[in-house]
Amino acid sequence: MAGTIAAAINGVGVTGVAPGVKVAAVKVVNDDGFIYPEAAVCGFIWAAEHGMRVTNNSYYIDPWEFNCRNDARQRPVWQAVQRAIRYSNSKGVLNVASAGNSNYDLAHKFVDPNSPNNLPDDQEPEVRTITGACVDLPAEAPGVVTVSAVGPTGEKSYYSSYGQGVVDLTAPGGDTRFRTKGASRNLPDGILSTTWGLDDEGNVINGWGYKQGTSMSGPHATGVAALALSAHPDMTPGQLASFLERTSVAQSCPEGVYNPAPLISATNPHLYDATCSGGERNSFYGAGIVDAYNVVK
Ligand SMILES: [Ca+2]
Ligand SMILES: [Ca+2]
Repeated sequence: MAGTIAAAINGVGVTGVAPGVKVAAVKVVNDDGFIYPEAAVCGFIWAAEHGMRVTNNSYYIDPWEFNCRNDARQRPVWQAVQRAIRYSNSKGVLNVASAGNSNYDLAHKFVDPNSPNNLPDDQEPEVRTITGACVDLPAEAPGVVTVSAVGPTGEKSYYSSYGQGVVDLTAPGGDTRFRTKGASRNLPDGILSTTWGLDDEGNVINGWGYKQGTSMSGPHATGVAALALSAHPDMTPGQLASFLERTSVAQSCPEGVYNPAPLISATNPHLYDATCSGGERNSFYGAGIVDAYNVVK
């Protein structure tokens, strides 16, 4: 993510969207890989207190993929996150969040099969029936720029969640299954950036690699936001969010039911079906694909 936002132009590896900007990693994840509400809230506040102008949030807050505002235990999460984001907006920070990789229509939610996700290994979560009172955080918090993903053809990546009134913008997140209709993976249709792996002895090796996800599209939008601020430093977070939408390239809905990768599942060829709604601004792409050149010209 950091590589996509800001990898240097230095003749080595990749170049980020905004190679001249400064980045900092704000650690909100614990050693088990969870991002709990307290850490996420502290992250937003820390970024605001330290003069950050844009944050990139490629995660949802654990352990509930959807926090239900009508649940006494989950409602405080919604309230605290919303308050932290409002505070960070007041300090001049724009927060960008990934829409998620579950091909959910976030505007019409019915089930959450994955929460809570911190149960012991021998326990599975119950499939919960949920309503619009349940929200993906921070993606659905007010004031957050929410980003879906498109593949190399500019069409929605098969995994990308979407939702009218939820997705504000879209950006390249890769789609390794789209052009083969799910028959095989084409890695270069993912996003090439800085990453790490393990060698045969289990040592961490740094380098470059392909990944796909709204975790890859969010940083493209974050990078474009950073470029926009470099060209127009006085914009408030609200002005910056509308500027990103105004300068994006509108992408219209595909007609009918969209089935990007029919062969991806042998048992369910309609696993990734999705239906786009809306007009110029729609559930798949929000206002459109972010455009780096349009924000600096
Ligand atoms: Ca480089
Ligand atoms: Ca939003």
